Amino acid sequence: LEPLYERLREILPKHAQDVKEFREAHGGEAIGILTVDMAYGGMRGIKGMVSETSVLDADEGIRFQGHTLLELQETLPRGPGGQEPLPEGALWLLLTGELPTQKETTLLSKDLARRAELPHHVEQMLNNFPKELHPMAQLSAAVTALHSESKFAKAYATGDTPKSKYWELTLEDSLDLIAKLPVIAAMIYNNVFHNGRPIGKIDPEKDLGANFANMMGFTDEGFVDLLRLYLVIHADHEGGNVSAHTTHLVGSALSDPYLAYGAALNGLAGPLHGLANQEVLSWLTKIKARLGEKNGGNWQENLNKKSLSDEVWNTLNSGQVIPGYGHAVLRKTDPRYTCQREFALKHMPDSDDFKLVSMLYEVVPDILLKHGKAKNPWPNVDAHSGILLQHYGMTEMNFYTVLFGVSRAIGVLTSLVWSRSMGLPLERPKSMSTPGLKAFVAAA
Ligand code: AMX
Repeated sequence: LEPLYERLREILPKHAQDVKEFREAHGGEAIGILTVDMAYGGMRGIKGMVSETSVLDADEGIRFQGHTLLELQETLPRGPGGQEPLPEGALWLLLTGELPTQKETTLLSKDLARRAELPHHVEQMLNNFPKELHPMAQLSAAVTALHSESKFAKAYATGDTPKSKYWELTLEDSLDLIAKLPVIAAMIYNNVFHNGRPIGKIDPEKDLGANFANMMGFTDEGFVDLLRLYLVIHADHEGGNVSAHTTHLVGSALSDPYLAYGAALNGLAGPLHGLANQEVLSWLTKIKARLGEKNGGNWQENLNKKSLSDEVWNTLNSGQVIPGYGHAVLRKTDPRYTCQREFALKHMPDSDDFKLVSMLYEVVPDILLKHGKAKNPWPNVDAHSGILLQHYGMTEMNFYTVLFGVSRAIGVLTSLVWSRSMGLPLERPKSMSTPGLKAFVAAA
Protein backbone atom coordinates (compact mmCIF):
# COMPACT_ATOMS: atom_id res chain seq x y z
CA LEU A 1 0.00 0.00 0.00
CA GLU A 2 3.06 2.20 -0.40
CA PRO A 3 1.42 4.65 -2.90
CA LEU A 4 -1.25 5.53 -0.32
CA TYR A 5 1.29 5.98 2.47
CA GLU A 6 3.54 8.07 0.22
CA ARG A 7 0.64 10.34 -0.68
CA LEU A 8 -0.36 10.71 2.97
CA ARG A 9 3.23 11.50 4.00
CA GLU A 10 2.94 14.52 1.71
CA ILE A 11 -0.64 15.52 2.48
CA LEU A 12 -0.94 15.13 6.25
CA PRO A 13 2.22 16.97 7.45
CA LYS A 14 1.43 19.80 5.02
CA HIS A 15 -2.07 20.04 6.43
CA ALA A 16 -0.74 19.98 10.02
CA GLN A 17 1.58 22.88 9.15
CA ASP A 18 -1.30 24.78 7.55
CA VAL A 19 -3.36 24.30 10.74
CA LYS A 20 -0.43 25.47 12.87
CA GLU A 21 -0.09 28.67 10.85
CA PHE A 22 -3.86 29.23 10.84
CA ARG A 23 -3.95 28.88 14.62
CA GLU A 24 -0.98 31.18 15.08
CA ALA A 25 -2.71 33.85 13.00
CA HIS A 26 -6.33 33.37 14.14
CA GLY A 27 -6.31 31.12 17.20
CA GLY A 28 -7.94 33.77 19.39
CA GLU A 29 -10.86 34.60 17.10
CA ALA A 30 -14.42 33.83 18.24
CA ILE A 31 -16.46 31.42 16.09
CA GLY A 32 -19.75 31.50 18.00
CA ILE A 33 -21.59 32.18 21.20
CA LEU A 34 -22.62 29.76 23.92
CA THR A 35 -26.00 29.83 25.62
CA VAL A 36 -27.42 28.16 28.68
CA ASP A 37 -29.73 26.11 26.42
CA MET A 38 -26.74 24.77 24.49
CA ALA A 39 -25.17 23.49 27.69
CA TYR A 40 -28.37 21.61 28.58
CA GLY A 41 -29.29 20.78 24.98
CA GLY A 42 -26.72 18.16 24.06
CA MET A 43 -24.30 20.85 22.81
CA ARG A 44 -26.39 21.32 19.62
CA GLY A 45 -24.96 24.05 17.43
CA ILE A 46 -21.69 24.48 19.34
CA LYS A 47 -18.77 24.58 16.93
CA GLY A 48 -16.51 22.78 19.36
CA MET A 49 -14.37 20.33 17.44
CA VAL A 50 -12.57 19.77 14.15
CA SER A 51 -13.22 16.86 11.82
CA GLU A 52 -11.57 17.04 8.40
CA THR A 53 -13.10 14.10 6.51
CA SER A 54 -16.67 15.28 6.02
CA VAL A 55 -18.95 18.23 6.70
CA LEU A 56 -22.73 18.15 7.13
CA ASP A 57 -24.89 20.95 5.77
CA ALA A 58 -28.36 21.18 7.33
CA ASP A 59 -30.06 21.47 3.92
CA GLU A 60 -27.76 19.75 1.51
CA GLY A 61 -26.60 16.83 3.67
CA ILE A 62 -23.17 15.28 3.92
CA ARG A 63 -20.11 15.97 1.77
CA PHE A 64 -17.15 13.58 1.93
CA GLN A 65 -14.03 15.72 1.46
CA GLY A 66 -16.16 18.25 -0.41
CA HIS A 67 -18.10 15.75 -2.58
CA THR A 68 -21.84 15.09 -2.24
CA LEU A 69 -23.02 11.48 -2.17
CA LEU A 70 -24.81 11.89 -5.49
CA GLU A 71 -21.51 13.04 -7.05
CA LEU A 72 -19.69 10.09 -5.51
CA GLN A 73 -22.23 7.66 -6.91
CA GLU A 74 -21.13 8.94 -10.31
CA THR A 75 -17.39 9.37 -9.79
CA LEU A 76 -16.07 6.70 -7.40
CA PRO A 77 -14.82 3.47 -9.00
CA ARG A 78 -17.41 0.70 -9.16
CA GLY A 79 -17.16 -3.02 -8.55
CA PRO A 80 -17.01 -5.54 -11.40
CA GLY A 81 -20.43 -5.69 -13.03
CA GLY A 82 -21.86 -3.22 -10.51
CA GLN A 83 -23.34 0.26 -10.72
CA GLU A 84 -22.65 1.44 -7.20
CA PRO A 85 -19.47 2.99 -5.75
CA LEU A 86 -16.92 0.88 -3.90
CA PRO A 87 -16.40 1.60 -0.17
CA GLU A 88 -12.65 1.23 -0.71
CA GLY A 89 -12.87 4.27 -3.00
CA ALA A 90 -14.65 6.24 -0.28
CA LEU A 91 -11.93 5.20 2.18
CA TRP A 92 -9.18 6.44 -0.14
CA LEU A 93 -11.04 9.71 -0.68
CA LEU A 94 -11.65 10.29 3.04
CA LEU A 95 -8.00 9.59 3.82
CA THR A 96 -6.39 11.67 1.10
CA GLY A 97 -9.06 14.15 -0.01
CA GLU A 98 -8.46 12.89 -3.57
CA LEU A 99 -10.70 10.76 -5.77
CA PRO A 100 -8.93 7.43 -6.34
CA THR A 101 -8.37 5.77 -9.70
CA GLN A 102 -9.71 2.29 -10.35
CA LYS A 103 -6.14 1.00 -9.90
CA GLU A 104 -5.74 2.66 -6.50
CA THR A 105 -9.10 1.32 -5.37
CA THR A 106 -8.16 -2.20 -6.43
CA LEU A 107 -4.87 -1.85 -4.57
CA LEU A 108 -6.80 -0.99 -1.44
CA SER A 109 -9.24 -3.90 -1.96
CA LYS A 110 -6.35 -6.35 -2.18
CA ASP A 111 -4.60 -4.83 0.82
CA LEU A 112 -7.74 -5.08 2.94
CA ALA A 113 -8.28 -8.70 1.88
CA ARG A 114 -4.75 -9.44 3.09
CA ARG A 115 -5.48 -7.91 6.52
CA ALA A 116 -8.82 -9.64 7.13
CA GLU A 117 -7.82 -12.65 9.23
CA LEU A 118 -8.99 -12.71 12.87
CA PRO A 119 -6.85 -13.87 15.77
CA HIS A 120 -7.95 -17.20 17.19
CA HIS A 121 -9.09 -15.74 20.52
CA VAL A 122 -11.55 -13.41 18.78
CA GLU A 123 -12.98 -16.25 16.67
CA GLN A 124 -13.33 -18.35 19.79
CA MET A 125 -15.01 -15.50 21.64
CA LEU A 126 -17.52 -14.97 18.83
CA ASN A 127 -18.30 -18.69 18.68
CA ASN A 128 -18.91 -18.75 22.43
CA PHE A 129 -21.39 -15.89 22.58
CA PRO A 130 -24.99 -16.92 23.26
CA LYS A 131 -27.27 -16.35 20.26
CA GLU A 132 -29.44 -14.14 22.44
CA LEU A 133 -26.68 -11.55 22.89
CA HIS A 134 -27.54 -8.63 20.59
CA PRO A 135 -25.32 -8.60 17.47
CA MET A 136 -24.14 -5.07 18.30
CA ALA A 137 -22.92 -6.14 21.75
CA GLN A 138 -21.07 -9.04 20.07
CA LEU A 139 -19.53 -6.67 17.52
CA SER A 140 -18.34 -4.15 20.08
CA ALA A 141 -16.88 -6.86 22.35
CA ALA A 142 -15.00 -8.47 19.45
CA VAL A 143 -13.62 -5.12 18.27
CA THR A 144 -12.43 -4.29 21.78
CA ALA A 145 -10.75 -7.71 22.06
CA LEU A 146 -8.82 -6.96 18.85
CA HIS A 147 -6.81 -4.59 21.03
CA SER A 148 -4.39 -7.53 21.22
CA GLU A 149 -3.42 -6.73 17.60
CA SER A 150 -2.83 -3.01 18.03
CA LYS A 151 0.41 -1.81 16.47
CA PHE A 152 -0.22 1.64 17.95
CA ALA A 153 -0.53 0.29 21.51
CA LYS A 154 2.58 -1.87 21.14
CA ALA A 155 4.66 0.98 19.74
CA TYR A 156 3.38 3.39 22.39
CA ALA A 157 4.30 0.93 25.15
CA THR A 158 7.95 0.91 24.05
CA GLY A 159 8.15 4.52 25.28
CA ASP A 160 10.31 5.71 22.39
CA THR A 161 7.76 6.24 19.60
CA PRO A 162 7.80 9.87 18.46
CA LYS A 163 4.46 11.67 18.12
CA SER A 164 5.15 12.18 14.43
CA LYS A 165 4.69 8.40 13.98
CA TYR A 166 1.30 8.26 15.67
CA TRP A 167 -0.79 8.79 12.55
CA GLU A 168 0.92 5.99 10.62
CA LEU A 169 0.41 3.53 13.46
CA THR A 170 -3.20 4.70 13.80
CA LEU A 171 -3.67 4.16 10.07
CA GLU A 172 -2.16 0.66 10.26
CA ASP A 173 -4.58 -0.32 13.04
CA SER A 174 -7.48 1.38 11.26
CA LEU A 175 -6.89 -0.49 7.99
CA ASP A 176 -6.54 -3.77 9.89
CA LEU A 177 -9.79 -3.08 11.72
CA ILE A 178 -11.73 -1.98 8.62
CA ALA A 179 -10.57 -5.21 6.94
CA LYS A 180 -11.53 -7.42 9.89
CA LEU A 181 -14.97 -5.90 10.56
CA PRO A 182 -16.76 -7.70 7.70
CA VAL A 183 -15.32 -11.01 8.91
CA ILE A 184 -16.52 -10.39 12.46
CA ALA A 185 -19.92 -9.24 11.21
CA ALA A 186 -20.29 -12.28 8.92
CA MET A 187 -19.40 -14.62 11.80
CA ILE A 188 -22.02 -12.95 13.98
CA TYR A 189 -24.62 -13.22 11.21
CA ASN A 190 -23.92 -16.87 10.53
CA ASN A 191 -23.66 -17.81 14.21
CA VAL A 192 -26.84 -16.05 15.31
CA PHE A 193 -29.09 -16.72 12.34
CA HIS A 194 -27.61 -19.68 10.45
CA ASN A 195 -26.49 -22.18 13.07
CA GLY A 196 -22.82 -21.30 12.90
CA ARG A 197 -22.52 -21.81 9.13
CA PRO A 198 -18.83 -21.27 8.21
CA ILE A 199 -18.10 -17.94 6.55
CA GLY A 200 -15.67 -19.42 4.03
CA LYS A 201 -12.51 -17.73 2.90
CA ILE A 202 -11.86 -14.17 1.78
CA ASP A 203 -11.23 -14.04 -1.98
CA PRO A 204 -8.22 -11.71 -2.52
CA GLU A 205 -9.50 -10.89 -6.02
CA LYS A 206 -12.82 -9.55 -4.77
CA ASP A 207 -13.71 -6.20 -3.26
CA LEU A 208 -14.73 -5.69 0.36
CA GLY A 209 -18.47 -5.54 -0.35
CA ALA A 210 -18.46 -8.69 -2.47
CA ASN A 211 -16.43 -10.63 0.10
CA PHE A 212 -18.66 -9.40 2.91
CA ALA A 213 -21.85 -10.41 1.09
CA ASN A 214 -20.42 -13.82 0.13
CA MET A 215 -19.26 -14.58 3.70
CA MET A 216 -22.86 -14.01 4.86
CA GLY A 217 -24.12 -16.38 2.16
CA PHE A 218 -25.36 -13.76 -0.35
CA THR A 219 -24.20 -14.06 -3.95
CA ASP A 220 -26.92 -12.06 -5.75
CA GLU A 221 -25.21 -9.24 -7.69
CA GLY A 222 -28.01 -6.84 -6.68
CA PHE A 223 -27.36 -7.47 -2.99
CA VAL A 224 -23.59 -7.13 -3.46
CA ASP A 225 -24.12 -3.75 -5.13
CA LEU A 226 -26.58 -2.66 -2.45
CA LEU A 227 -24.04 -3.55 0.23
CA ARG A 228 -21.35 -1.49 -1.53
CA LEU A 229 -23.72 1.49 -1.65
CA TYR A 230 -24.75 0.92 1.96
CA LEU A 231 -21.12 0.83 3.13
CA VAL A 232 -20.39 4.09 1.30
CA ILE A 233 -23.36 6.16 2.42
CA HIS A 234 -23.14 5.21 6.11
CA ALA A 235 -19.36 5.78 6.33
CA ASP A 236 -19.15 9.31 7.68
CA HIS A 237 -21.42 12.10 8.94
CA GLU A 238 -19.01 14.76 10.23
CA GLY A 239 -17.61 14.77 13.77
CA GLY A 240 -20.40 15.44 16.24
CA ASN A 241 -22.66 12.38 15.89
CA VAL A 242 -22.42 9.85 18.72
CA SER A 243 -20.23 7.28 16.96
CA ALA A 244 -17.83 9.80 15.40
CA HIS A 245 -17.59 11.89 18.53
CA THR A 246 -17.00 8.82 20.71
CA THR A 247 -14.19 7.61 18.46
CA HIS A 248 -12.63 11.06 18.59
CA LEU A 249 -13.04 11.42 22.36
CA VAL A 250 -11.72 7.98 23.30
CA GLY A 251 -8.98 8.21 20.68
CA SER A 252 -7.92 11.55 22.13
CA ALA A 253 -6.85 9.67 25.28
CA LEU A 254 -4.47 7.79 22.92
CA SER A 255 -6.54 4.66 23.36
CA ASP A 256 -5.83 2.67 20.18
CA PRO A 257 -8.33 2.51 17.27
CA TYR A 258 -9.79 -0.82 18.46
CA LEU A 259 -10.62 0.59 21.89
CA ALA A 260 -11.88 3.86 20.42
CA TYR A 261 -14.11 2.17 17.85
CA GLY A 262 -15.36 -0.44 20.32
CA ALA A 263 -16.65 2.45 22.42
CA ALA A 264 -18.20 4.11 19.36
CA LEU A 265 -20.10 0.94 18.50
CA ASN A 266 -21.75 0.98 21.91
CA GLY A 267 -23.11 4.42 21.03
CA LEU A 268 -24.14 3.32 17.55
CA ALA A 269 -26.17 0.59 19.26
CA GLY A 270 -28.54 3.19 20.77
CA PRO A 271 -32.08 3.60 19.34
CA LEU A 272 -31.67 7.34 18.74
CA HIS A 273 -28.55 6.65 16.66
CA GLY A 274 -27.70 3.50 14.66
CA LEU A 275 -30.33 1.20 16.11
CA ALA A 276 -32.99 3.30 14.37
CA ASN A 277 -32.72 1.14 11.22
CA GLN A 278 -33.78 -1.91 13.26
CA GLU A 279 -36.49 0.16 14.98
CA VAL A 280 -37.86 1.32 11.63
CA LEU A 281 -38.28 -2.21 10.41
CA SER A 282 -39.93 -3.49 13.55
CA TRP A 283 -42.27 -0.46 13.42
CA LEU A 284 -43.13 -1.21 9.77
CA THR A 285 -43.74 -4.85 10.68
CA LYS A 286 -46.18 -3.79 13.40
CA ILE A 287 -47.97 -1.42 11.02
CA LYS A 288 -48.34 -4.20 8.45
CA ALA A 289 -49.67 -6.59 11.09
CA ARG A 290 -52.30 -4.06 12.15
CA LEU A 291 -53.30 -3.16 8.59
CA GLY A 292 -53.74 -6.84 7.84
CA GLU A 293 -55.49 -7.70 11.11
CA LYS A 294 -59.05 -7.74 9.84
CA ASN A 295 -58.05 -8.80 6.40
CA GLY A 296 -56.43 -12.20 6.76
CA GLY A 297 -52.98 -10.60 6.76
CA ASN A 298 -53.53 -8.81 3.45
CA TRP A 299 -52.15 -5.47 4.64
CA GLN A 300 -51.63 -4.18 1.11
CA GLU A 301 -55.38 -3.82 0.64
CA ASN A 302 -55.64 -1.45 3.61
CA LEU A 303 -52.60 0.59 2.66
CA ASN A 304 -53.70 4.16 2.05
CA LYS A 305 -52.77 7.59 3.33
CA LYS A 306 -55.62 7.63 5.86
CA SER A 307 -54.74 4.27 7.44
CA LEU A 308 -51.04 5.18 7.54
CA SER A 309 -51.73 8.59 9.10
CA ASP A 310 -53.73 6.85 11.84
CA GLU A 311 -50.75 4.56 12.52
CA VAL A 312 -48.32 7.47 12.68
CA TRP A 313 -50.56 9.40 15.06
CA ASN A 314 -51.00 6.28 17.24
CA THR A 315 -47.24 6.03 17.59
CA LEU A 316 -46.88 9.71 18.45
CA ASN A 317 -49.84 9.69 20.84
CA SER A 318 -48.33 6.78 22.73
CA GLY A 319 -45.29 8.98 23.38
CA GLN A 320 -42.89 7.29 20.94
CA VAL A 321 -40.81 8.84 18.20
CA ILE A 322 -41.31 7.99 14.52
CA PRO A 323 -38.14 6.02 13.83
CA GLY A 324 -36.22 7.07 10.74
CA TYR A 325 -37.54 10.64 10.84
CA GLY A 326 -35.90 13.74 12.29
CA HIS A 327 -32.26 14.64 12.74
CA ALA A 328 -30.12 16.64 15.11
CA VAL A 329 -28.50 18.66 12.29
CA LEU A 330 -30.28 17.95 8.99
CA ARG A 331 -33.31 20.04 8.08
CA LYS A 332 -34.22 18.46 4.72
CA THR A 333 -34.59 14.92 3.38
CA ASP A 334 -31.34 13.08 4.04
CA PRO A 335 -29.51 12.51 0.73
CA ARG A 336 -28.63 9.05 2.08
CA TYR A 337 -32.39 8.38 2.06
CA THR A 338 -32.58 9.70 -1.50
CA CYS A 339 -29.72 7.44 -2.70
CA GLN A 340 -31.55 4.43 -1.33
CA ARG A 341 -34.86 5.56 -2.80
CA GLU A 342 -33.19 5.85 -6.21
CA PHE A 343 -31.78 2.34 -5.76
CA ALA A 344 -35.27 1.04 -4.94
CA LEU A 345 -36.82 2.82 -7.91
CA LYS A 346 -34.26 1.10 -10.14
CA HIS A 347 -34.29 -2.39 -8.63
CA MET A 348 -37.61 -2.93 -6.87
CA PRO A 349 -40.19 -0.37 -8.04
CA ASP A 350 -43.06 -2.83 -7.54
CA SER A 351 -42.15 -3.98 -4.04
CA ASP A 352 -45.02 -3.59 -1.56
CA ASP A 353 -42.58 -2.63 1.19
CA PHE A 354 -41.18 0.12 -1.01
CA LYS A 355 -44.73 1.37 -1.59
CA LEU A 356 -45.25 1.46 2.19
CA VAL A 357 -42.02 3.41 2.80
CA SER A 358 -42.84 5.78 -0.07
CA MET A 359 -46.31 6.45 1.26
CA LEU A 360 -44.89 7.15 4.70
CA TYR A 361 -42.63 9.73 3.05
CA GLU A 362 -45.83 11.38 1.79
CA VAL A 363 -47.64 11.40 5.14
CA VAL A 364 -45.10 11.59 7.98
CA PRO A 365 -43.54 15.05 7.38
CA ASP A 366 -46.92 16.83 7.47
CA ILE A 367 -47.91 14.96 10.61
CA LEU A 368 -44.64 15.75 12.37
CA LEU A 369 -45.12 19.41 11.45
CA LYS A 370 -48.64 19.34 12.94
CA HIS A 371 -47.32 17.48 15.98
CA GLY A 372 -45.04 20.48 16.38
CA LYS A 373 -42.05 19.01 18.19
CA ALA A 374 -39.45 17.65 15.77
CA LYS A 375 -37.27 20.39 14.27
CA ASN A 376 -36.81 18.26 11.17
CA PRO A 377 -39.86 16.37 9.87
CA TRP A 378 -37.98 14.68 7.02
CA PRO A 379 -36.65 11.11 6.76
CA ASN A 380 -33.08 10.18 7.63
CA VAL A 381 -30.90 7.35 6.34
CA ASP A 382 -32.53 4.73 8.55
CA ALA A 383 -36.05 5.18 7.17
CA HIS A 384 -35.14 3.29 4.02
CA SER A 385 -32.32 0.82 4.53
CA GLY A 386 -34.28 -2.04 6.11
CA ILE A 387 -36.70 -2.70 3.26
CA LEU A 388 -33.85 -2.82 0.73
CA LEU A 389 -32.13 -5.53 2.77
CA GLN A 390 -35.45 -7.38 3.18
CA HIS A 391 -35.94 -7.39 -0.56
CA TYR A 392 -32.76 -9.42 -1.03
CA GLY A 393 -33.58 -11.82 1.79
CA MET A 394 -31.65 -10.32 4.68
CA THR A 395 -34.66 -10.34 6.96
CA GLU A 396 -32.94 -10.41 10.36
CA MET A 397 -33.59 -6.86 11.47
CA ASN A 398 -31.57 -6.90 14.68
CA PHE A 399 -28.49 -7.44 12.54
CA TYR A 400 -28.95 -4.22 10.55
CA THR A 401 -27.03 -1.92 12.88
CA VAL A 402 -24.00 -4.23 12.52
CA LEU A 403 -23.89 -3.31 8.82
CA PHE A 404 -23.92 0.34 9.88
CA GLY A 405 -21.05 -0.48 12.26
CA VAL A 406 -18.96 -2.05 9.50
CA SER A 407 -19.44 1.07 7.40
CA ARG A 408 -19.05 3.81 10.01
CA ALA A 409 -15.50 2.64 10.81
CA ILE A 410 -14.38 3.89 7.39
CA GLY A 411 -15.16 7.52 8.19
CA VAL A 412 -14.47 7.81 11.88
CA LEU A 413 -11.17 5.92 11.84
CA THR A 414 -10.01 8.00 8.90
CA SER A 415 -10.88 11.05 10.94
CA LEU A 416 -8.85 9.62 13.82
CA VAL A 417 -5.82 9.35 11.51
CA TRP A 418 -6.22 13.04 10.60
CA SER A 419 -6.57 13.94 14.29
CA ARG A 420 -3.34 12.13 15.19
CA SER A 421 -1.52 13.75 12.27
CA MET A 422 -2.56 17.19 13.54
CA GLY A 423 -1.58 16.26 17.09
CA LEU A 424 -5.03 17.14 18.45
CA PRO A 425 -4.96 16.94 22.26
CA LEU A 426 -6.97 15.08 24.86
CA GLU A 427 -10.59 16.25 24.59
CA ARG A 428 -11.72 17.80 27.85
CA PRO A 429 -14.58 20.33 27.63
CA LYS A 430 -15.64 22.24 30.75
CA SER A 431 -18.85 21.15 32.44
CA MET A 432 -20.91 23.27 34.83
CA SER A 433 -23.43 22.51 37.57
CA THR A 434 -26.84 24.22 37.61
CA PRO A 435 -25.91 26.35 40.69
CA GLY A 436 -22.70 27.30 38.90
CA LEU A 437 -24.59 28.30 35.75
CA LYS A 438 -27.12 30.30 37.78
CA ALA A 439 -24.33 32.13 39.57
CA PHE A 440 -22.60 32.82 36.26
CA VAL A 441 -25.79 34.24 34.70
CA ALA A 442 -26.53 36.35 37.80
CA ALA A 443 -23.05 37.85 37.75
CA ALA A 444 -23.09 38.58 34.00
N1 AMX B 1 -40.77 11.51 16.04
C1 AMX B 1 -41.36 12.13 17.10
N2 AMX B 1 -40.79 13.12 17.80
C2 AMX B 1 -39.60 13.54 17.38
C3 AMX B 1 -38.95 12.98 16.27
C4 AMX B 1 -39.58 11.92 15.60
N3 AMX B 1 -39.01 11.27 14.57
N4 AMX B 1 -37.76 13.61 16.09
C5 AMX B 1 -37.68 14.53 17.08
N5 AMX B 1 -38.79 14.47 17.87
C6 AMX B 1 -39.03 15.21 19.09
C7 AMX B 1 -37.92 14.94 20.08
O1 AMX B 1 -38.13 13.69 20.75
C8 AMX B 1 -37.98 16.14 20.98
O2 AMX B 1 -39.07 15.94 21.85
P1 AMX B 1 -38.98 16.42 23.41
O3 AMX B 1 -38.83 17.91 23.34
O4 AMX B 1 -40.25 15.94 24.00
O5 AMX B 1 -37.75 15.74 23.98
C9 AMX B 1 -38.36 17.24 19.99
O6 AMX B 1 -38.95 16.60 18.85
C10 AMX B 1 -37.17 18.07 19.51
O7 AMX B 1 -36.19 17.19 19.00
P2 AMX B 1 -35.23 17.67 17.79
O8 AMX B 1 -34.44 18.82 18.28
O9 AMX B 1 -36.02 17.83 16.56
O10 AMX B 1 -34.33 16.38 17.58
P3 AMX B 1 -33.04 15.95 18.41
O11 AMX B 1 -31.87 16.65 17.83
O12 AMX B 1 -33.25 16.08 19.87
O13 AMX B 1 -32.97 14.40 18.09
C11 AMX B 1 -33.15 12.48 16.71
C12 AMX B 1 -32.64 13.91 16.81
C13 AMX B 1 -32.62 11.86 15.44
C14 AMX B 1 -32.62 11.69 17.91
C15 AMX B 1 -34.70 12.52 16.71
O14 AMX B 1 -35.15 13.19 15.55
C16 AMX B 1 -35.32 11.14 16.80
O15 AMX B 1 -35.49 10.63 17.90
N6 AMX B 1 -35.64 10.49 15.61
C17 AMX B 1 -36.11 9.15 15.59
C18 AMX B 1 -34.96 8.17 15.78
C19 AMX B 1 -34.06 8.15 14.56
O16 AMX B 1 -34.52 8.08 13.44
N7 AMX B 1 -32.74 8.15 14.80
C20 AMX B 1 -31.75 8.03 13.72
C21 AMX B 1 -30.99 9.30 13.44
C22 AMX B 1 -29.94 9.10 12.37
C23 AMX B 1 -28.83 8.24 12.91
O17 AMX B 1 -28.08 8.66 13.77
N8 AMX B 1 -28.71 7.03 12.45
